[in-house]
Amino acid sequence: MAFILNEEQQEIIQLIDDFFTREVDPHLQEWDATSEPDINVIRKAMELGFHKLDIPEEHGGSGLDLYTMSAAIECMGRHDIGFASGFTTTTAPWKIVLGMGTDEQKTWADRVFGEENKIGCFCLTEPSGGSDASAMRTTAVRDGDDYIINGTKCFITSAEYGEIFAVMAVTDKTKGAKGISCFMVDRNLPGVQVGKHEDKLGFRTSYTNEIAFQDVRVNKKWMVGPEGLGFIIAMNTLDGARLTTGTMALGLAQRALEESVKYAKERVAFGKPIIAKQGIAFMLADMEARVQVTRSMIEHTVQLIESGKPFIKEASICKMIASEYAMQNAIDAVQILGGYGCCKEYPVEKLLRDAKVLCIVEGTTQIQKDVIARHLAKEY
Ligand code: COS
Repeated sequence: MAFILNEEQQEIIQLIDDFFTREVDPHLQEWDATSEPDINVIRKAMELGFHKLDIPEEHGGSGLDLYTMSAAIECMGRHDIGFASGFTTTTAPWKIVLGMGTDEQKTWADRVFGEENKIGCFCLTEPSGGSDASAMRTTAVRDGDDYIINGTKCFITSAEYGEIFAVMAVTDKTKGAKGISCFMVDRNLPGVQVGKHEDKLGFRTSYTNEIAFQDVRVNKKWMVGPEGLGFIIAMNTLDGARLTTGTMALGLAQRALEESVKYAKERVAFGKPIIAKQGIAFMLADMEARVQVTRSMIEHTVQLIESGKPFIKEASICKMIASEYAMQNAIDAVQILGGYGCCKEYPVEKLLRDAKVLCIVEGTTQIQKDVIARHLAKEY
């Protein structure tokens, strides 16, 4: 079972699939080994508009509905999670402005992100803590018409070549989560320093960097939303990102399944293809069930969003089950491929490394459980 798509939707997915097959897949081994994806391929995909598929048409995007978008993200995740995350995160600042910005900010965002294809980054996490996001230490202190930003953000996707950073910073230390605000910060401002990119376990086909802000002066017109709304803005961003990450994880789980079935049908042991062995067949059945359960949960969450219903708990469930099931499918794929599963010539050992990272990014599995449990406490 895949997403059920009409002809027009299928054509969109086919376009994405063709691009990844042609421009991304042949380079994956190299990018994974060096941890240096080619920025030119990322730019090429942005020229085709892949980063703005779900941006409304009146703001210069393709205006894809969330259902088609989910199929598109699954397709990208099936090819490569790391490269896909380069697109799915790059419009976070744009979406923040479209959600909470002034008309002037929206016109600016449509131009820089939509026409000039500038790469945006979402800057929340800090070295002193990722899960406890409201305990951040980066500050933005008012000075006349400006704010002076000081602090360090880390694990920032695409910061290597990022051009506009959506930075969450504390504007009032006495107010906790309500004392955090959101700023659009240009990379070229004096005091912005992007550090070296991390040499990671998985997601090696995306860049992840630290960014230091030292006395960075930002005019108040670059604050998005009222002062103190930054944490809610960040959480709203994560709500959407958790569904997206879950959908990319679905793509990975599907890929692990496909590679396993293909191998199990070809590989002969004890006189039969190993798919005929119950030990392998049952693993494959479990893998398929994980994929289908995840896709159904994503479809349900999409329906909630499209009908304007609350979806925070469901987005966390999507992220939690999709990443954990992707991890289990990747473990099973390595087991089924055996010795070959451990070799870099075959794709599944990379899936395993990528899947582990999926269980951590955009809120760990434990954070998702925390979010789900907090909702349960209110619901019953
Ligand atoms: N969506 C919208 N608003 C949210 C929200 C969400 N998912 N979660 C919390 N909020 C709101 C709350 O409703 C509260 O506002 P009100 O007081 O007006 O109701 C405010 O934000 C503060 O919430 P809370 O007190 O629950 O904040 P906590 O500091 O306890 O933290 C968690 C809540 C754990 C959910 C948050 O810190 C979190 O998500 N951490 C993980 C961060 C993460 O995923 N990082 C990944 C890297 S980013 S790429």
